[in-house]
Amino acid sequence: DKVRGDVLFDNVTFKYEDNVVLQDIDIDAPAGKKVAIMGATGAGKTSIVNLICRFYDPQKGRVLVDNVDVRDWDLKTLRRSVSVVMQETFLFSDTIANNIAYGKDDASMDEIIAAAKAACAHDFIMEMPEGYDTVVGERGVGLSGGQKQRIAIARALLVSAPILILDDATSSVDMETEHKIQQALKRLMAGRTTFIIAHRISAVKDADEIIILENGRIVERGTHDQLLKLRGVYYDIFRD
Ligand code: M5T
Ligand code: MG
Repeated sequence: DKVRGDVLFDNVTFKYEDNVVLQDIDIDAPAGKKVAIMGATGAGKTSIVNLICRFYDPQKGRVLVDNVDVRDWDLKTLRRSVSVVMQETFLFSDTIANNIAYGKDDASMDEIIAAAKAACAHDFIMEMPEGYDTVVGERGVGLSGGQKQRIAIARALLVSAPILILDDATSSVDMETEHKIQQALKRLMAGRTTFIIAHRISAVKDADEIIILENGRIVERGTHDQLLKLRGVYYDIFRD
């Protein structure tokens, strides 16, 4: 009864009230596949994430995990099977250590530090007044967008869910840090079904399938090489 991590979107249409956000979406991501999603702001990328996590349900079609409609999943088991680095990182008013260990309360300090190092967060944490015991979030020290993202990545590195979603996970860090984190993310992705939402070609080009969304519809899909040959939207992003 272990979750394998097969994800399937079967002709999914999703609306917020009258606003059609996703239309006739088919995605086949058997366990271990890496799917990248690109598209302009408002194209519907985060909405795909929201449907996998069941923050929302589609009006038409089905989202399946391991061949079972996510509506029939026990919500706790489903959410435990999906590790998400959200676009907007949420930090609790708690210590940095506890923020990283959220999702794995029995993590040791060694594991927390290893995860922080891999996410390029260790150095700035050590510069904080109380290191890993520094309280952050609403009632604590404020962190920059890029620092928050690195905490969120460290958090994801600690849990080992079969499905991993990275929604703009490195958008606020500089190129050099992104390059360093990429190594850790690659290790994290190994063996997991992964959805990578990103704007930079460097983050998506190794994916098994790259999907281009436009106004809630898939307009292009394929590997990096296939999409370059197509000379369409992806090619234009590549050239810029
Ligand atoms: C897709 C609309 C949004 C956009 C479309 C969260 C939310 C979104 N929308 C609503 O009408 N109500 C809502 O509560 O849905 O939005 P998305 O999936 O968030 O797009 P994205 O992730 O591709 O965009 P971005 O900016 O993260 O690159 O029309 O107005
Ligand atoms: Mg989004």
